[in-house]
Amino acid sequence: MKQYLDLCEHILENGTKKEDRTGTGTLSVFGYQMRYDLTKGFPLMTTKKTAFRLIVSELLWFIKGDTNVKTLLEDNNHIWDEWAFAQWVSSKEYGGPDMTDFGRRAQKDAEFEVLYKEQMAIFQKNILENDDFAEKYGDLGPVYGKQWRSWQATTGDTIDQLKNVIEAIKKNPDSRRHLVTAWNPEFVEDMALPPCHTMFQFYVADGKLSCQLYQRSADVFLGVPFNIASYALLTHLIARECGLDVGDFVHTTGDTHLYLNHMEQVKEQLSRTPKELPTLKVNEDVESIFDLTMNDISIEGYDPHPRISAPVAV
Ligand code: UFP
Repeated sequence: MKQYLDLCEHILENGTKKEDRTGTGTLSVFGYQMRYDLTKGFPLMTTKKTAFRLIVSELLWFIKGDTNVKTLLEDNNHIWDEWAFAQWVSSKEYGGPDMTDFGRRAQKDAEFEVLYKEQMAIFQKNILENDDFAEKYGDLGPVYGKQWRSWQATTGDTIDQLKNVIEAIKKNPDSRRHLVTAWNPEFVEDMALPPCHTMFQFYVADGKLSCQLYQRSADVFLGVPFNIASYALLTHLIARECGLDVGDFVHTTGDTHLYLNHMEQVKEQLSRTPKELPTLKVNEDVESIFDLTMNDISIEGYDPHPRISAPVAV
């Protein structure tokens, strides 16, 4: 994962101080590209422990076309909680203490953090136990799952981009049109978080499947390790589905930033020596990508340096 560490150093050396939507402040560069040869191991961070289980659960959630955090909570996956919670606490039905700007306030104010955690726990319980509540407040809007699997067409029909791209790779591997896009301008305003990974393309050469992602906005410390592993996994799963080997994952990023409150953590990570990459294992008995469950996907030989925690900017 030297490339990832090089990116961190590149931003520390060349980044411009830039304000951002969350008010946290970033060091940012525009336009960057990394390339991971997937035949050389699975690109999961070894310089900090990264929760592969969460990556699998989120990717399968996208693949199934799901957009409700309820499914993720059932997997004990909390990576999207803040976005759903933000919708709930800004709704008319919410009657608890004021949660405006909860992300930053919880980091600065210990008393508020207790209140926030209480409200978040109530929210999570309601999502898990009350189907009506989950339907209303657990849904993140037309985010990835919706765009990948049921893009709304002007005819009234929906388009299954993921299924179509898999079919196209099988039938016409040399095509230059193997694209899936999550950036749907008509619905961007309705999404809890407009897609960060906006578009990806597949490419077949020498019996190998490669994938390039264009990510418009990249939180290099917290988001990017997940994004790399997630798209590497997607590439493996689609290659397997299409009877191909894996090639490269090319990660192209737009606003590529380190949040100012992640600096100590980044430096800690940079002081560590990368270890051997793990290997991906997928249950061979399950044929279709659409039938895979969490238990079918695992990694072997993952021996990372310890986890480094950092606040998420909401
Ligand atoms: N972000 C990522 N990767 C993701 C994801 C979010 O890096 O997969 F969902 C980060 C990028 C940015 C923030 O720091 O979340 C999104 O904010 P904005 O919409 O203002 O770019």
